[in-house]
Amino acid sequence: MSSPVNYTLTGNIGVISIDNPPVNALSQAVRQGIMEALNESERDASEALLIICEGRTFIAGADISEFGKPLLDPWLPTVVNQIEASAKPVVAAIHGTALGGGFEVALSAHYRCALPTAKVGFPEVKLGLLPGAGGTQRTPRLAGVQAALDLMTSGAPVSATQAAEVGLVDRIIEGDLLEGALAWSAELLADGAGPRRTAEMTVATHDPAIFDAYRATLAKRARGQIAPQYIVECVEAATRLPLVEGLQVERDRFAELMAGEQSIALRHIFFAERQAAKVDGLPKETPLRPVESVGVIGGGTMGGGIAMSFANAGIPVTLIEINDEALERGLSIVERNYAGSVKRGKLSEDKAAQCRALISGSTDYSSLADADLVIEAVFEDPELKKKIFTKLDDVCKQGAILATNTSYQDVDAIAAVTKRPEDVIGMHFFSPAHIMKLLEVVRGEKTADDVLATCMKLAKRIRKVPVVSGVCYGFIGNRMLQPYGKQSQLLLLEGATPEQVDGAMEEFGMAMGPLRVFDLAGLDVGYKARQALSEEEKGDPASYRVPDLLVEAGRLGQKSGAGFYNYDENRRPTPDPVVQAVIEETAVELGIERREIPDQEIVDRLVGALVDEGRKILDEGIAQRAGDIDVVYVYGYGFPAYRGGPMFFGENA
Ligand code: 3H9
Repeated sequence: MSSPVNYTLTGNIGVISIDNPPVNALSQAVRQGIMEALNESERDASEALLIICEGRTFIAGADISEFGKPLLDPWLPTVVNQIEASAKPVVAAIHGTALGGGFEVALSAHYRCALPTAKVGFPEVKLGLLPGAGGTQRTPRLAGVQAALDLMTSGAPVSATQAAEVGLVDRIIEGDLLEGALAWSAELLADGAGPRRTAEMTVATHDPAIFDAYRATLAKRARGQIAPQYIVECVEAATRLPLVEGLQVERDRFAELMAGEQSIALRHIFFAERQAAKVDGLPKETPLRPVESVGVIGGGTMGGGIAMSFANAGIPVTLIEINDEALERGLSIVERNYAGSVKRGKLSEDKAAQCRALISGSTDYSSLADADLVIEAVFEDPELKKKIFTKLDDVCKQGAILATNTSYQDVDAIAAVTKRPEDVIGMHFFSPAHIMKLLEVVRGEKTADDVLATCMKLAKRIRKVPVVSGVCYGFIGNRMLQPYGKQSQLLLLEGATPEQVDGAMEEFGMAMGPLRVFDLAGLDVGYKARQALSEEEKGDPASYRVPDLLVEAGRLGQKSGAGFYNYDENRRPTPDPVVQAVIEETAVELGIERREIPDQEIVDRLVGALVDEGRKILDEGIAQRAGDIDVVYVYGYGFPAYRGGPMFFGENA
C-alpha cells in the first residue's frame, strides 16, 4: 500500500505532503509517513521543511476511528516532538481546517502560514477530550493563557486572521498556498531564520486568578463535563512547568479522559451524527433535485426561522402569509432576529443585510410557481394543511418538493390530497429554527427516493443535522416526549415537587427539566389538543389532570407569567405553593399515596420512559438505528451529549 505521505525536494525545501482523504486524519500510516519523511530530511540537501496537505483540508485531527483501540506506534506526541526538534526550520501551510491533532502538528512546526479562508481550532472538548499532542502546552506559549483557554474550552474554530492576531499563525498567504508557502520558506532561509521552537518559549505574564475564573464559568457553561476543567488544569501547568513536565500532565489527563464514559459517549454521538445522514437502502448515486429557491408558508416564529435557515445558506426564500398585515408581522420577526444576531456578535451587519435581502414576502401563492421546494409551516390544523397542499398542487411546478413542517400530523394523509404524493415529505424543524440543529426528515409511504436524498443533502447545506423518521404520531422526538411527560406528572403526584423533578433532570444534564419545558412551550397547547379527545383517548387522568387544572386557573406557562412555576420579568422560575396544593389535592382525588422520591428514581423513570418508547420506535422501523434516536435527543431536546443520547445511555448505564 502506498504511503499517504509523500516527501519530495523542491529546490532546497523538503516538502512533506499528506494525502489521506477525506480529511487527512492522522492515521497510523500518516504518523509513520511523517516520521519517515523527517528521517529522510535529515540525510538530504534540504535546508527547510514544509508540511502541506492535498485535498480539501489540512489535517482535521487524530483519526477518531482509532480511539479506544490499542495504541499504534508512532504516537502523535512523539511525531510532533520530532517535528519541533528538527534542526531545519519547519513551516506548516494550512488550508481548510487545521483541527485538534492537525493544529498540534502545525504548532510543533516552527512557522505557520495559512490561506485567509482557513480555520484552526481544538474541537477535542466536543469529544470529551483535551488536545493531547502538546496543544495545551504550546498554545499558551504562543498565544497567551486567555486565547488558549478560549480556543480549547469552547472547541470552536477561529479564522486564520483571528489566529494570526493572537500569534498562532505568522503569515496569511493570498493565492496559491504551495507557491506562497515555498516563497515564504525561501524568504525565511534568506533571512537566516532558523528553527523557532515553541518549547523554548515561556508563557506571557497573566493574572493567576484567570484559572479559577474559568473553572467557575465552565462549571456553569459546561455543567457536568470533565474535559473543560482538565483543559484549565493543563494550561495552568504550562504556566508553571517546563514543557516536558507539562506534556506529562497533559498525557495523563488525556489518557484518563479517553478511557472515561463521557468521551466514549461523545465519540458515539460524533459517528452517530454522520451515520444518521445516510439512508439505508438508498443508493449513493441517487440523483438530487436542484434546490435554488424556496417558498415558506406561514410567517410565524417557525416559518420565519425556517426562512432564515435557507437565507443564511444563500438560498432565496419567498415567505407567504394570508394578508399584508400578517406578512408585515412575519417579516418584522425576521428583521428582529437578524438585528439580535448582529447585536450578539453572531453575524456582521453586512452579512445580516445580505441574508435579509434574500427573503421576500408575498400574499399570493402564484409567487411559488417556480420554487424548487415549498415548506408549509402553519399551525397544527390538519384541514388547513390539506387545503394548503391542494393549492400547492395547483400552483407549483412539476418536480417541486412539497414539504410540511408538521410536528404530529400524518404526512401520508397530507400527501394524499395532491396528485403527486411522491413529491411530498416532512421537514420537521425545531424552534428557534434558525438556531436549532436538528431536522427530522419524515419519509412518507410514497416519498420518492430522490426527494428524500435531496432533503438529506439540503439539510447539510443549511447546517442542520438530519435524521430520517417514518410516519407516526409525533415522529421520533415528540413521540418519545409523550411517555416522558406522562412520567413527570406521575412523579409529581407520587410525591416529588416540580423543582425536584426539574432539578434532578438538570443535574443529570438535561438543558431544561420537563416541567420548565412544558411552561416554555405553553400548557394550553396540550390542553387544547386534549379537548378534542374522548376520555378514553386521553388515557390515565394522572398524566394530565394537574396541567389541565393549571390551565383552567389561567396558568398557561411562561407566556402568562405562571404555570408549574411563577415567572418574573426575566423569566426566572420560582416555586408556587398554589401549584403544590393543586398537585397534593389531585393526588388525594386520584387515590395516589405520596412518598419521598429519591432523585435517582426520577432520572431512572424519566430516561427509562424515553428508552422504552425509543425501542418501540426502532422495532416499528420508524427510526433506522438507535444512534439516530440519540442524535434526535441530543440536537433537538437538550439531552446531554456527554451521556451519548437516551439509547446509548440505556444500553451502557
Ligand atoms: C484529536 O485530534 C486528539 C489530539 O488532540 C490528540 C491525539 C493524541 N477521524 O464531518 P464530515 C470522517 S481529536 C476520523 O461529514 P465535513 C467522518 O466520519 C480529533 N474520521 O465532513 C466522515 O466519514 P464518513 C479532533 C473523521 O466536510 C468524513 O470524514 N478533530 C475525522 O462536514 C467526512 O466528515 C475533530 O474532532 C477524524 N478526525 O466536515 C475534527 N473527521 O464519510 C472532526 C472526519 O464515512 N471532524 N472524519 O461518514 C470535523 O469536525 C469535520 O469532519 C470537518 C469536515 C470539519 C473536518
